[in-house]
Amino acid sequence: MQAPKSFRLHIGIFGRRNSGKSSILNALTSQEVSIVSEVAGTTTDPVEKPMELLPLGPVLFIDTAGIDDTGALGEKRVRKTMQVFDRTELGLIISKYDEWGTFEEEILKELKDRSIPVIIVFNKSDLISESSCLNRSFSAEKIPVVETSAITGLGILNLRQAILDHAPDDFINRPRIVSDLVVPGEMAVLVVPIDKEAPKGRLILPQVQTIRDLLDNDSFCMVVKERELREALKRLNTPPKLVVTDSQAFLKVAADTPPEIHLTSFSILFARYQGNLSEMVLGAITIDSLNPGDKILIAEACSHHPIGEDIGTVKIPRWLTQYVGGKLEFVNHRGHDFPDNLSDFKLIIHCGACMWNRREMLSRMMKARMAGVPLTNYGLTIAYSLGIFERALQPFPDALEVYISNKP
Ligand SMILES: Nc1nc2c(ncn2[C@@H]2O[C@H](COP(=O)(O)OP(=O)(O)OP(=O)(O)O)[C@@H](O)[C@H]2O)c(=O)[nH]1
Ligand code: SF4
Ligand SMILES: [Mg+2]
Repeated sequence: MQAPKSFRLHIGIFGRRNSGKSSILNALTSQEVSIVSEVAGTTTDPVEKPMELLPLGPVLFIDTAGIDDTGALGEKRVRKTMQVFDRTELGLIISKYDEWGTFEEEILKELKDRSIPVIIVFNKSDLISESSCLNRSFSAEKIPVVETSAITGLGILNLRQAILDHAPDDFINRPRIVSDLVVPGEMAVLVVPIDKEAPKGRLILPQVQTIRDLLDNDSFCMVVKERELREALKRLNTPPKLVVTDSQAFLKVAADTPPEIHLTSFSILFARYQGNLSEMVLGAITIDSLNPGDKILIAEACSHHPIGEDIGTVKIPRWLTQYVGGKLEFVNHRGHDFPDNLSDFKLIIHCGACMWNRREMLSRMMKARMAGVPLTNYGLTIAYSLGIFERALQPFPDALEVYISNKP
């Protein structure tokens, strides 16, 4: 299932001919989507490239033609590029490091007048030795500046991070936890174990937020403990659209839920809601390449976990050790800071980050990506090591496809 065009963040790429717009786009996508040529003005029509820019999500890059041109062909090109401003939600201005001038200022003004967030990219930095040749400071206006080389790849990850940092809030903050999967009039059954780790007299935040999302959506919602699930399903005269369980009860709930009913966990819903499910699926797949002795980082967003104190310290280490068939080295970490030595780890396993905003979790995923370490989350790890990964991904066709085309 493709995300509709309107759900994609539209990123317009502007700049003079030959500044490297198409090359930057190619470096970002690692695919040859636009023709790169030494002849100025190759790109005449804006080229649209929809893609999944991990960890951010679905974006549409609009690669414009250089518009510093005159003459008949040039005018047509300018007009087409001007139209791109109308659908741009985040603008990149690509300039060769020493070429910034009136032309770029005009694009900047156009974007600012329209209140479109903008990132300035000084490209071809491989051609200069000193770190910066900028003839103008943008810090007073708080405009982000990234130096790149589309040829060496330098700064491309920083550009990704800048795109993530400056994407508009309403794109970053997904409105839905589960209600896109369970439409009005359909039912979700939520399985909430009440064991000694459950907080006294209440439910935990991800459960409450999921219930609220269903109610706001005019969907039905039934909440049961894992022991009552089988009987509850029997009493319904229409099967529910989805069963959502606490990941710790995955095995029992999978056994008690008929295979034709979709099943997932709260934690996997939050991988999608707070992070990026496809990227975390890729992270989980690397569990198969773990070897005894490997170092694993288990990270929790809160400095104090309100429940299940032992999921990260006892249960996940136990399940993973069994899966890998040898001793692994686990490091548990809590709070907002990530350890400095990220690249020492073979895998990062994160909590659902229910207390954070999504941008913070995505930034953390970006840090992991920059360190070259795969990242996944609790629910996905549990599903993977218990052998029910594919089933837990059934409600998410995109993520399932990522799994099927990348599984070992
Ligand atoms: N050294 C160096 N060359 C680069 C870099 N980026 C692009 N180039 C080269 O600059 C030339 C133009 O690159 P393009 O990506 O086609 O530039 P463009 O901005 O898309 O050009 P138009 O589509 O004509 O407006 C090509 O020869 C690229 O190989 C870079 O970072 N460093
Ligand atoms: S933010 Fe993480 S550690 Fe804190 S309650 Fe949510 S899932 Fe647990
Ligand atoms: Mg081009």
